[in-house]
Amino acid sequence: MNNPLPGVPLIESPLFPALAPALGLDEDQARIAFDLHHRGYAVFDFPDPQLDARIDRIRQRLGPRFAIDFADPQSNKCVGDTRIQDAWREDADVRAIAANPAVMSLLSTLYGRPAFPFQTLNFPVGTQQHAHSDSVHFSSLPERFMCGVWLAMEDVGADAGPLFYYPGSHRWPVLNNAMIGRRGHGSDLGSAQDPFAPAWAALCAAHDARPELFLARKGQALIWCANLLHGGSVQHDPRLTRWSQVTHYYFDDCIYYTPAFSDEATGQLQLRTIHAISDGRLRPNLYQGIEHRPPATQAGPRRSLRRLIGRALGRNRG
Ligand SMILES: O=C(O)CCC(=O)C(=O)O
Ligand SMILES: [Fe+2]
Repeated sequence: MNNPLPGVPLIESPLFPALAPALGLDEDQARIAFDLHHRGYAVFDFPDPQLDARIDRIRQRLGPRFAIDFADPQSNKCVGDTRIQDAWREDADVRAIAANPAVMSLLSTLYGRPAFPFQTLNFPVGTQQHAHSDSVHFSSLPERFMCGVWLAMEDVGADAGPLFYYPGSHRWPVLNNAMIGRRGHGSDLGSAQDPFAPAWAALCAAHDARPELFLARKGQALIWCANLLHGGSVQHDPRLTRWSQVTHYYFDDCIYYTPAFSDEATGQLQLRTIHAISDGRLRPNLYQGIEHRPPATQAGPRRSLRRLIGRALGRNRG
């Protein structure tokens, strides 16, 4: 079947059941694909024979960067800043997990466009984050070409603040500023998620949605779809660690931007400058294969300067 909706990720497409047979998925890949399609998340064993050694090295190298006394089993581990963003820049193991070839290849097949990792987050404890969808932080045009892969770097019990998510919430509307009645471009926010929280809570109530916990085994990973509502549950025992790595992925041939600070209707997008972790190369903002540049308001001064120079040189252009 020819896909008449190439601007919708395959696993998010209403046509997915008809398109799936042509993808040549093995049994486990098919399970992952159908879980993503129906539930918005999928659990799998992270495909890296060196994973345990990588996890040991990452914990050793990143540990001293936190204000946590890891040596004392009774110490409070939930102190200070408990996340490191983009450790892949200096840590080859964080980078290897983010750029795992089997994960990139599977995501590329399931979305119908080449996938690439663009951001990593490493946590030694639970994040205790409220329910949110990552799509207010980083989204794409066309939408939904983004996903997260959460990797358990140790066993996670119920008291360690496990990841939680609302199955099926990926099918709810992708919230943007227009929908919640605010202007985003040029706005100032402590947290990009805050203005959206009441709407997410109302959607959960309207759907009578119940969160599920991911009580992960070390080495298990969970893919979440761009719009799946998720967060970190309360860490009941602050003496525990909960080492994890989150890698966020985008897909080729999209515009990459931050919806919380954008107004799509007026074309005012806070564009992102995205480099792929896998090859370090810039992924320009593309729309239907053509580079998207910020519109005239931002290009204005440069253009008028060009016009002035043109006039001074006696050229009568633009
Ligand atoms: O690990 C968690 O508790 C949630 C992390 C998260 O929401 C994210 O990285 O997008
Ligand atoms: Fe998140």
